[in-house]
Amino acid sequence: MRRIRANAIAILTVAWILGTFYYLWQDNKPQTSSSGGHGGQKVVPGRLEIHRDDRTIPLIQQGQLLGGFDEKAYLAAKQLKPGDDPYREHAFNLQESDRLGSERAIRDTRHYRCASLNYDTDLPSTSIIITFHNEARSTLLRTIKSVLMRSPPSLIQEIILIDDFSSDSEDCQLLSQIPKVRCLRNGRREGLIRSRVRGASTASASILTFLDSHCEVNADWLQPMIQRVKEDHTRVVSPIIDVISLDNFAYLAASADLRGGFDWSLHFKWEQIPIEQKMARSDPTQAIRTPVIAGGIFVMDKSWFNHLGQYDTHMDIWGGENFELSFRVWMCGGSLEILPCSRVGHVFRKRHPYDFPEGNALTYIKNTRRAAEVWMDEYKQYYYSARPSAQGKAFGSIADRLTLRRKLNCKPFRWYMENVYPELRVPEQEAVSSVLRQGGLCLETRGTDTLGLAECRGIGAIRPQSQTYSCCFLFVCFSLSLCVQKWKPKGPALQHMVSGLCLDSQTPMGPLVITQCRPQMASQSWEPQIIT
Ligand code: LR7
Ligand code: MN
Repeated sequence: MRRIRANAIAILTVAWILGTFYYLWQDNKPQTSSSGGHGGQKVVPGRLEIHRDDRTIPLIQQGQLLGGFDEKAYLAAKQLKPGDDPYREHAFNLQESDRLGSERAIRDTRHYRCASLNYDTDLPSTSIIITFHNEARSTLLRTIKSVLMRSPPSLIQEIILIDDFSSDSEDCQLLSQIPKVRCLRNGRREGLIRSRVRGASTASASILTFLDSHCEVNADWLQPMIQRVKEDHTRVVSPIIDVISLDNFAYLAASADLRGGFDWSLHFKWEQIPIEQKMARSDPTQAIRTPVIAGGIFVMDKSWFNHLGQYDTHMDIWGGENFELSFRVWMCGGSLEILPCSRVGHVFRKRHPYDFPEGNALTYIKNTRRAAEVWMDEYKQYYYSARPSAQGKAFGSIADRLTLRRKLNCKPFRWYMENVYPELRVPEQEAVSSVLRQGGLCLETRGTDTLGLAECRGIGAIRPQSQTYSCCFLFVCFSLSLCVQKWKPKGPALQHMVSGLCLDSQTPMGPLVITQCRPQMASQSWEPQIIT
């Protein structure tokens, strides 16, 4: 008996070892890009779709890629000290980033049809512009190396780094030993807007490509964007922005069904492509029109950038410039697109790792006020009602920008509302609205991103907008930009579109959760109540 048991254990052990080896081998096996079906998707709440098939893209091995640059010394000079909080300085896990090294294979997250597209052989080259303030060396270097390794060399004219007065000037300086990399250092902190303008003004290529300093570009990321801009220089294009986890630096595919949107407080959010547009999309490689871009990663013709007035250089540090640019591009004769066949990973963070000399809130208000005052015409009143604290705050003179708008003969904001972003409802139209009710209690926001049940008061309550709820629900809110929580009715229940789970109150007054749908349960039953 004991003998039989021992044999059984031995056989099981061998089988387990073989199984493990097979699994690892499968995992490392290079797979052709055409083999990737999209079956078997695992879905994570929010905007992420993780595809099961592990297509990884090999890095182009290029011997002399870095020239005389001593990568080891560069990275070793700035290491996390034992005991230091790995999140403190950069608001992401520095230890993980350092451990990854400067190059790694990442999964090709594009739709499989993208791999068989062809691009012109005579595409123009581009100047890559990366501005940074105290970026971690490992993320910055990975950004640069991913560009050099995953772009056709002929398309990269140069990489212009603008060091926005980082504490250590060597972060940037040393990198200029890499072929094609140039480094400009600001003599004082300027913020990302003026830094980008400085970079753009010294660019020598006819096309500008902007990147954040903590990105990893994916396979063939550049060709689709340059192609679209070459065909029509008034297009401003951006990739799908994949997510690099701030905790473990996993590279996660973002949904291909999103575009950029905002609410009246000028708060950026990802949102689902309107259903009619989605239905009309027969080709998943087609460009997606977007009302606004996220702001950090885009390609634009240099003459068009200059013609349209670059950026509003009176905006400081961070924020708002993406609205200003987006309104300007649409209203002054251009268009904005997201190209699904171009993918770039970005480390999304929950907080700013750097200081704002004038304070974060005041800076955001100044910048968005400037965008609203110059571009939003009579619609700016909705901005002020959504952000009452903006009233009376200083925003400087906008005379130059108004002159620019007149000179370019740009269309009114009403045109933008009607033709580009009709889904953005003006508050009046929602005057008759409803709140969600369960028993005697109403769904209510607590702070900016949590929900709870409370006595029905009608104020601060969640209002359904055309059956989907776009506010940042619940706890899966990594950052403003990841607030994509869409819901649809399932009987009396409210189902989260991405995860398929339902909103549940568990216990009255307790926190809300999302869990398996059981629409017949009282804790998942919500009824709209009309308020005026
Ligand atoms: O004072 C500063 N000087 C800088 O050079 C502050 C920042 N920066 C640099 C910084 O090092 C980084 O490389 O500017 C870049 C952007 O700053 P982040 O990474 O702190 O910004 P973000 O990723 O949180 O914010 C998004 O919105 C910003 C609004 O001003 C910019 O447009 C960012 O470029 C933009 N990032 C993206 O669009 C990437 C996708 C994220 C989303 C949504
Ligand atoms: Mn960023």
